[in-house]
Amino acid sequence: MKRILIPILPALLLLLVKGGYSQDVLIQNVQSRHIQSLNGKWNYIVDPYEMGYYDYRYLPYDQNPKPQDRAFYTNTKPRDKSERIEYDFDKSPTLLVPRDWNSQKENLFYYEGTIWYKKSFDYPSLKDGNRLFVYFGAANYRSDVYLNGKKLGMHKGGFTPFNFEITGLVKEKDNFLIVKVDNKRKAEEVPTLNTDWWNYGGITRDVQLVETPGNFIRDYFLQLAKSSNDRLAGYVQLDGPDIAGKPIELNIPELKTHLNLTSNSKGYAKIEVKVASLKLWSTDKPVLYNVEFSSGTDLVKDRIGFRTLETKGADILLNGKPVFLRGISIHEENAIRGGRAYSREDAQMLLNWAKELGCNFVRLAHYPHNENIIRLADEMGILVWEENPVYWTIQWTNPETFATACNQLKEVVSRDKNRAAVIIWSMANETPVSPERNSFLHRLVDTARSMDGTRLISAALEQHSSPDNEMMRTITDPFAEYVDVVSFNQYIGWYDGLPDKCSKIQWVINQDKPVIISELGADALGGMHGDSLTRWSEEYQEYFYKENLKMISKIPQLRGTTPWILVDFRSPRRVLPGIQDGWNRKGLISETGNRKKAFYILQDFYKKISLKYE
Ligand code: GCB
Repeated sequence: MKRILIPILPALLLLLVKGGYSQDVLIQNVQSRHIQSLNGKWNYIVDPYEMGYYDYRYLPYDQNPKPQDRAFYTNTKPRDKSERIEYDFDKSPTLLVPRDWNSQKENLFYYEGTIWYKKSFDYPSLKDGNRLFVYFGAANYRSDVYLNGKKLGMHKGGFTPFNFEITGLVKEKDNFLIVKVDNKRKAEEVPTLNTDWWNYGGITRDVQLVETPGNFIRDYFLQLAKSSNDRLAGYVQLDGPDIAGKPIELNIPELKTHLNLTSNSKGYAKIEVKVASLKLWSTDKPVLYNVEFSSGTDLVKDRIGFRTLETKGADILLNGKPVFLRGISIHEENAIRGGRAYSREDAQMLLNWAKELGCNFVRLAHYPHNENIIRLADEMGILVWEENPVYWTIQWTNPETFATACNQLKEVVSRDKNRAAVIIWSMANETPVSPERNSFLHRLVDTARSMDGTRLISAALEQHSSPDNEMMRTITDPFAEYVDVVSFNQYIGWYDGLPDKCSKIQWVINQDKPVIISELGADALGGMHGDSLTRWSEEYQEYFYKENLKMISKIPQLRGTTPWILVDFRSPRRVLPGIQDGWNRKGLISETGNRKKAFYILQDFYKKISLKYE
């Protein structure tokens, strides 16, 4: 008999701490654990009326203590001729996991609602005393997860991982894992109703079973201490019934670093260690060290880079040297195949294009992207901006909305805090200034800083004209005082006049902080040609880039830019026939992979900048 090893009281406390979110604390670095993949074909049932979830009085079956055969998560089969069961997963078609549903089935292209997924599996080999978890890389947006008819919990947020312990529930044979995934947009959610991207639904990232010892290393954090280039700092967190006063070892063989720690009564151990001859991670030489954490029978291996990062006036200093962030914004989409990007190959394609453009930086907009692209950026030496999906106008005064936004932020920080490539946590994009919004964002910043004091905080803000001079542009948003890097989006020459307007604009930015222009861009249909004032032509976009790059170069504090955007991406807001056809056309690369003329303008600009910053 396998027992649930998490004692009930701590589990309940955990529930309270997480404000009603029932998923367990995230497991760090799942890839290096003992895993069994649940990727592949899953049976699915489309359920727009959610009749597998609610009874005819619209009460959720999973809140009714009596057995509910009609609830889809019970996976019930008729036991005799008198029984009428109106669903059957095993006769239902299949979808691939990981992948969104919209790009897999023509009739699900525009679907927003509930789809039930089912995967059957055996797990004959769970060692006595070991624990088992099910880990989801992401599912958009709300997931209700059930194993063998029992609810494991619910998770909200389409772009961050979550896991549940299944130690006491899993059987050796014939387990069925059922997930109700609902991607309906809602005013109170994060993101909210209105976005300029496709609301891809489904289990979009890997699903894995993760086996650990009874007491195991749940989490760890290891980076250079702030402003130090030879002192590593962080922590290890154990989990299990017997985690107090336990020995923990940290090994970095190439640095000849071997540290013996002891956990405190909560299973936590602080790390602080001086290292000699550290090779710093940089964009030219992205050195990653083999790092091993062990405790009892658990051993977790990672590859971690170490670099310093700070700002000084308007400069961003990477390993003490000023850097210019030659960036590009990216959506998590593989336009060529269609659908959400999820794999290492997808990440490779996107980052190769960014490299070809001359980038040392990417803005992963407008939500946390999959772990593959973060890990690949770490290997390729590409700096990363990660973003919380607080976009446009969400419900600033709704405590549930804040809890959801904050939870997503915590999950991405938790997942990626060991990646040297990640340098900026971005709180939000183009949010309207108000006292409620300011307080909402301040609380997010405080959360991010309390979890990770080593990275820079920013948000894509908006710029405004000065009241008496339309051509004078400033950043008046009070949130600019709260961030480390002042970033803002601007579309002078596209939404705001024609490209020649750029030469008339005067930037008056009063903050003595680094400035990143987090968006600039114009639409061009790949292959459409005209003169430089023909809207939607490659020539217009080319002209726009020339004028914009000249204009932003005059901003004294400019230390980076992430133009909008690397590749055309799908957006239901973009309906112009023959031009947009459901695509935002601001890509420098078309949806078929062709570089547009403006690609080469930005490439040239970055070549010149990199010479200046050598
Ligand atoms: C913006 C938004 C971005 C849009 C872009 C556009 O300011 O931040 O999500 O896609 O403009 O193309 O209008």
